Amino acid sequence: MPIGHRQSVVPHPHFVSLEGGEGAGKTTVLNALRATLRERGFEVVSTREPGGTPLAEMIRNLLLDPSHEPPAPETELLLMFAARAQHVRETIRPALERGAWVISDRFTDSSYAYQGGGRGLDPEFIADLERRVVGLRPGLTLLLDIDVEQGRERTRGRDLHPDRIESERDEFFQRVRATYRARAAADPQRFRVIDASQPAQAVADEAVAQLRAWLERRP
Ligand code: T5A
Repeated sequence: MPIGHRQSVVPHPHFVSLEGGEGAGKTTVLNALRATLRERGFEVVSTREPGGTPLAEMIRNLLLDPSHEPPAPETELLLMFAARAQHVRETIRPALERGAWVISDRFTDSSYAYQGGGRGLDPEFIADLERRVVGLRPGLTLLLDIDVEQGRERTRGRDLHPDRIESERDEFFQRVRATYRARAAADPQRFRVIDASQPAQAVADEAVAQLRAWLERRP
């Protein structure tokens, strides 16, 4: 099949993604999920988007750097997918093919939420890129859902120099959150929504419980 002609998006049961708005607490949860899988003797590759390979990390720097002119929404989307194409080909698929689990801090749902919901790009355009460039989706996606103001308050305490996307207005992040929630409601088989306003340990415990339930279903 010629490259770029792929027409389906196939879920992989050993591929888990973490999604959510700014300051949802994905980092803590990722560490807890990785530890759970390692305790069971699995190889785990934990990675992130945009990023996850040297070239994709360079694209990440371009995307988040506030010092040059803001990219057009289409430029932003295509750079996200450029990084993702590299990430899938170089990191995610090889790991899954050798039998490892992959946990990714963000994946294609972020593009639907930020570039689709946030920037207003046509979700069909994103779906077409997903089919042609990615062809893969997580079997399990944990959406850490949090009130926009509460999430931003957490990152404000941490970031002296917010990146370009973090500097967006609240309305942008309201649209991001609404898009995430709509996607989760439309696909309950893949998504588990976790209330990320709880203390960090409670959020991590709930995420681990969801992963354990997933493992019971798919050994
Ligand atoms: N993006 C990404 C797109 O627009 N499209 C795409 O397709 C993709 C893939 C990535 C940016 O790119 C955008 C989305 C993002 O804006 P990033 O820096 O990786 O940039 O941004 P985030 O993924 O949002 O990373 P954050 O670090 O901001 O969020 P996390 O990882 O969810 O939050 P975390 O774990 O670092 O926690 C934030 C702070 O809150 C505290 C932590 O200690 C930390 O200080 N905290 C809590 N405090 C109280 N209670 C809890 N439950 C807490 N959990 C964490």
